[in-house]
Amino acid sequence: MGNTRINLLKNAGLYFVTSGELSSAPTIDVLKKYLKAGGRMFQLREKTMSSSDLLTLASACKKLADEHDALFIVNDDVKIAGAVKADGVHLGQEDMSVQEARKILGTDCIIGVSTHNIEEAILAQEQGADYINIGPVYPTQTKEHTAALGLTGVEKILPYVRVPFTFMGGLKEKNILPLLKYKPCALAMVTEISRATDVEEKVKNLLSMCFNSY
Ligand code: 3NM
Repeated sequence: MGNTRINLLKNAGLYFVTSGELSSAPTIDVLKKYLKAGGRMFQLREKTMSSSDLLTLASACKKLADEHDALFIVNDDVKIAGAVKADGVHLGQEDMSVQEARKILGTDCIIGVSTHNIEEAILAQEQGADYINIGPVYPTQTKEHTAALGLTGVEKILPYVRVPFTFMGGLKEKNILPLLKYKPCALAMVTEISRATDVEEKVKNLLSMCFNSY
């Protein structure tokens, strides 16, 4: 993978994961504010959008990412990630395998995987994931039916992790401090950012917490 991409990944700090349906404003508007406030990594995750609308939005995201030197990851959809030349794709446990995605997107592309336990973390790494997400850390309504790990669960997985990792699930400004000591490459959040009354102020606060504790 290119040095720029890997460096952006390792030093991202914060990772905004979009959701139009859980937003107080259209995704593109929230994203513009996120980038203006200094956010440098984001994932397009729009579960209810048609493929053609998603492609249009992904193209707009790519343009914004380039303008801000930000890392742009597409959730699940390897085809769209390739079509808009995104920096990477994020795969869930139900999606295509890392190897298949790698064949399509090539070695230059970042491939991330959602993991929820030790076995999934080990497998994703063996398959060549560039980063893994560990979660849900705290209870969240954004992803239902997956039990929260809590800090005890997180600590059981971490000894097996040897690639950059992110945390996600119920992360809020008020509960992220205990996670920073584990040195994640970024903290991933949907609703704390998408539903913030003042997105720019929220992102600035989160970034200063993430970076000042590193
Ligand atoms: N994936 P919020 S947790 C989409 O652990 C998602 O794999 C998770 O949303 C995982 O920041 C999660 O609003 C939801 O809690 C994150």
